[in-house]
Amino acid sequence: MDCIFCKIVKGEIPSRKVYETDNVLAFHDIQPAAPTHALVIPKKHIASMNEAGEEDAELLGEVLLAAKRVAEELGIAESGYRLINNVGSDGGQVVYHIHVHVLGGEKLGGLNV
Ligand code: IU
Repeated sequence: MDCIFCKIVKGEIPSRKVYETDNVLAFHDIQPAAPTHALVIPKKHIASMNEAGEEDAELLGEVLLAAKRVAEELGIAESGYRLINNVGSDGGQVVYHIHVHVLGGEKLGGLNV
């Protein structure tokens, strides 16, 4: 499969790893949008939340808990951070392998929902 994040999972493309379990991988974003910007992905290929099913519930829970862990590891847990999952074109999704952005290290602006 020609998915860049699957290639990162397989080690075919290098990444700056932050955290890894059997099911989940976190690495620094190559184009950080904040002083701290990491991505957390399931190792299983799921294109977006639109393709996620009930069978992925536990895995997606692991992704969210890994995002918390990443925030702790990167020292932004206490000051706060934002988790973002872009879905589809209007959502701004560019890479079609589910990922949660972990953003922090400054007071974040933009959409506050
Ligand atoms: P998006 O939610 O699909 O828009 O986010 C994709 C992110 O993946 C974006 O922030 C890119 O900078 C990031 N990224 C990366 O970290 N490494 C890569 O090889 C590629 C994209 I392609």
